[in-house]
Amino acid sequence: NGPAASYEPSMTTLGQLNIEIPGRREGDPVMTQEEYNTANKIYFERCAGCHGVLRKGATGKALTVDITRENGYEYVRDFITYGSPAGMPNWGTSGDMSEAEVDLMARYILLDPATPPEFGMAEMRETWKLIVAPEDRPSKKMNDIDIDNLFSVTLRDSGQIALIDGETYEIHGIIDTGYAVHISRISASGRYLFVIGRDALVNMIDLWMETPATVAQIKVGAEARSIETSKMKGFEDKYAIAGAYWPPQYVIMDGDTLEPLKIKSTRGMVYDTQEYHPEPRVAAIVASHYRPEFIVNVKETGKILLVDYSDIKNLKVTEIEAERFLHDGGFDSTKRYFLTAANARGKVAVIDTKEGTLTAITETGGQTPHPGRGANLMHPTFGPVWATSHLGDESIALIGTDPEGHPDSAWKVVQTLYGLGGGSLFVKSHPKSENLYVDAPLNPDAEVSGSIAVFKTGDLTQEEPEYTTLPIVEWAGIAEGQPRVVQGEFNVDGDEIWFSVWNGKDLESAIVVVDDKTLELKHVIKDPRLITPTGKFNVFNTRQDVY
Ligand code: DHE
Repeated sequence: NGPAASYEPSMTTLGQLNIEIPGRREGDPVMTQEEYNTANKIYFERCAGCHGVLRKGATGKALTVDITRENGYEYVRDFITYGSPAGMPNWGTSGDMSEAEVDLMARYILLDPATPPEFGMAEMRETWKLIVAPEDRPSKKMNDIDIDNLFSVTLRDSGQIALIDGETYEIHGIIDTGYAVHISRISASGRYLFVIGRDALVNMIDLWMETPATVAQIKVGAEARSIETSKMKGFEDKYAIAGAYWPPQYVIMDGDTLEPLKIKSTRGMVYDTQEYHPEPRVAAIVASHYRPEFIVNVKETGKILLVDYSDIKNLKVTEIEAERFLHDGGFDSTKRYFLTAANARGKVAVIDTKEGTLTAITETGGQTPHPGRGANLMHPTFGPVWATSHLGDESIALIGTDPEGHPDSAWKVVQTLYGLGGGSLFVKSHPKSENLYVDAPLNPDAEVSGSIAVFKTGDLTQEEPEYTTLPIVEWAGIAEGQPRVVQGEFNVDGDEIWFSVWNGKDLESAIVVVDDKTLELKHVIKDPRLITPTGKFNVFNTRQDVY
């Protein structure tokens, strides 16, 4: 019952599954199986992220047939074509979908949703590949790479990551990973890099090998976004955990081999209404620094699970009632408190990871908070604060995180800043930096989506602090397309910050390096292999939760 000898993971993304049309009802639009397969592919690749596989709604509205049929074909078609200011993309007028595709999707959405198959232990074991067994791996580091200052860079549309040197900007290697690869996380020792694709394929890469390469692989479902490893003293590199969107579940794996050990479904009741939800997806997962626990955000039920990995045979899970719809988040500067966005409710939930309790739920005052990991700053008036920007507007909320030193402002929005515009995804700072960097990659205006706003902490005493605009796309010297500037990440010394210039798949992209002290351009990394770079994960900062 060991790992499968051969498996072709790229064959089974949700969009590629051949699911039969569910039972017809009178008045259903006519659709051939071929059209239905195409529509499923489009839906799972473009729509399910916001609306859910079963269309129960989360960041996007519910699209169950009681609603879509009430609205009717023409309404749905126009909505898909033109989008809405609330965040629905204008798939038709943007040219992302042809008129025929919009018509197909409008008809498809009037049909009952498809239910993809489950993915349990048997399926996982079938996909599990131990490429290099632990005993066959090097016993010491075999390369001269400065691992702490290595960046794992997501190459989204080529399904790869690039390993880039933080000192020399040299690309040490490009490694094949999952479909539309999403994030990287690092084991507690810093040796193993874990990467997860949207197709739920996990790659475990050994950074000690002469040429870092994948040593184990597994698929944990059909659709996933999150991966993390055990960080607690005594459990370093022992376990990995991956969270899936479909099926809604998480799996704890052996940290050396990715052997799946325990799968837990997240299906169950919504925290407040206590109604059953068939698809509560696993969003961000972080590893506690205070207890042997993974902190698992369950989006649709609004629950934060503290999964105790000290005895996984007798698994203890603490279920904290928080808020819907949990998405992403990170620690405060002490790493004791975990702040996570309940984005569709405009709130941030705060968990005390030392006590294992809910500390606060804070309204951010903006529309759809999207912090990434957030950013920790030393505010001249309010002491330590944590920042989040918003998808739906240009505001940035600073939340007090110092209940001992600044009890009056703890877990409250102490200041609101105004950045370049809506469509922001990530903010970033560093303990050694006095800057807060804010992106706006999803803003429709090319000048805005191609720039970064920088606030100086020293200016936060002003009522409405002004920001400096960094013209990152201009610095990259890329004229073609509408590249979006996304997700800043610091190097290990905290003296420079990298931004991705994320262009179309067939166009030139780049990574722009900015000097944190002078805010001047330091370097542009360009290479034909850098296809659609998005997330960047510095080994040290990711491992130690420095942001
Ligand atoms: Fe992400 C983090 C989900 C689209 C880049 N993204 C996360 C996390 C979740 C998530 C749950 C937190 C993981 C964790 O911490 O364990 N992302 C989703 C989606 O559901 C969504 C909205 C739509 C989808 O269909 O996937 C989505 N994400 C995107 C993108 O389009 C981005 C901008 C580009 C890309 O590469 O796909 C993108 N997401 C990122 C990045 C992080 C991330 C770079 C990690 C940020 C960090 O600093 O740790």
